[in-house]
Amino acid sequence: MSGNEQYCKMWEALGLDLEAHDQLLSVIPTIYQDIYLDQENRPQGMEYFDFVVVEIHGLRIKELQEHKEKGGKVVGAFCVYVPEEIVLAAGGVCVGLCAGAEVGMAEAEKVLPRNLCPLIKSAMGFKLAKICPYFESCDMIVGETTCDGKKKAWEVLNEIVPTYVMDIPQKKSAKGKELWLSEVSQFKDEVERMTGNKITSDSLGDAINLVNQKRKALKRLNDLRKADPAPISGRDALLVEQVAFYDNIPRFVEKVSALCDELEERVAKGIGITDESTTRIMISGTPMVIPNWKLPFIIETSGATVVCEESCTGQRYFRNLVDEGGDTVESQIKNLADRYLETDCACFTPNNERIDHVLEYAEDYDVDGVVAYTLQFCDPYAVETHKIKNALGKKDIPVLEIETDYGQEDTGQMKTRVEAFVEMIGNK
Ligand code: BJ8
Repeated sequence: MSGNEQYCKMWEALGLDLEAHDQLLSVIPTIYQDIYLDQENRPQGMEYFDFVVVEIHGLRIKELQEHKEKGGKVVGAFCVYVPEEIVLAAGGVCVGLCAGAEVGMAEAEKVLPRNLCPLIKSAMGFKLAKICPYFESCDMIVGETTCDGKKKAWEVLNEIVPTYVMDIPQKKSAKGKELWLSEVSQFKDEVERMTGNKITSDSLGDAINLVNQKRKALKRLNDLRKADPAPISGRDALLVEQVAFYDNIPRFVEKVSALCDELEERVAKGIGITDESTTRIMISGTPMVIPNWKLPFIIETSGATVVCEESCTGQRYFRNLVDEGGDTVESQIKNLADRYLETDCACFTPNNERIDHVLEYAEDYDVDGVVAYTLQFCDPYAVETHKIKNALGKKDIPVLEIETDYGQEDTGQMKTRVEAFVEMIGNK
């Protein structure tokens, strides 16, 4: 019996459309081979993450079902503003539901406009086409009022499945902070109600510590990418950052730490994924969720290495830790609210911290150029690119703007532009 056959019963019980789901799973091995497995000189520690991808709808989903059988709940979220520590503290598991594939778009476009961000359409399409076992495992779905596309999409999603929406302020003013603190507190009440478990300062303290460990492991991995030559490809680092949204946290921390031990040895010996002369690129902008690996693959097959992701599937997710000093639930909620509000999403105005961070990473990671990446129809990031470009221009750091979707039609054109950009940097 093949691996997928083993899981068929589970997928059926979750109500997946098995035929459509098979189609989704059938495309991954080919692209994964080309993008990931064909890389030379990969760290051995990536084997675990390859295994996670093979088992992406298998083993992890089985673990979630076992957790549910024991009375645990699963919460799905679409944004790094949703505090997963609260879910964990109530005995739940939090999973990311953003989707990065074209499959399901046709279903999504029956209820959403075509001219909408592919991340939103893909997530909705996965639900409507019944192809996402993570979505179907959720006891609670959490949306948020970040961009307009998302906040209006939750109204549509709510017609299909109850969707709890966190109100994210637009400004980090005193009023905005007050609103956000009350939102985090209300979210805690809702999670307690849904799980039937009271959150205590001990359970919340443990959850804060656990998620901090995850962020620290990711930070360690990324610090190692500052070395020249970089010890790991951008594709591989991105994959680890993507898996962070699904995996069992203690296991993830262990595997990332083992990978980092290996990378530390590589750095000490001067071993890189490419040689020292390779152009170092930072990708800055909208998130890239599995299996959206298009841009890093193009960059890394055009003579450059991606050394940093200024994105929610990157620095924005792990940069800040939650203060572990709180000893009452109230003070811990405040610490959580403070930490989460430091996230510099382009949905905020003003969002100057993001410009500062981009400049900081450009220096720390010694980048030769920045690819400003925007998913199509994402106004907040598209508009903010103007400021990013100006700030980098003042430091004489070249920027290439790429706006794309999840399709492959523009791959050739993107490759030509990226190659010209890398060549231009080389001639500087
Ligand atoms: S904190 S970046 S995860 S909102 S790309 S859906 S913004 S139109 S994903 Fe995001 Fe939270 Fe912000 Fe991060 Fe809208 Fe733009 Fe689409 Fe986006």
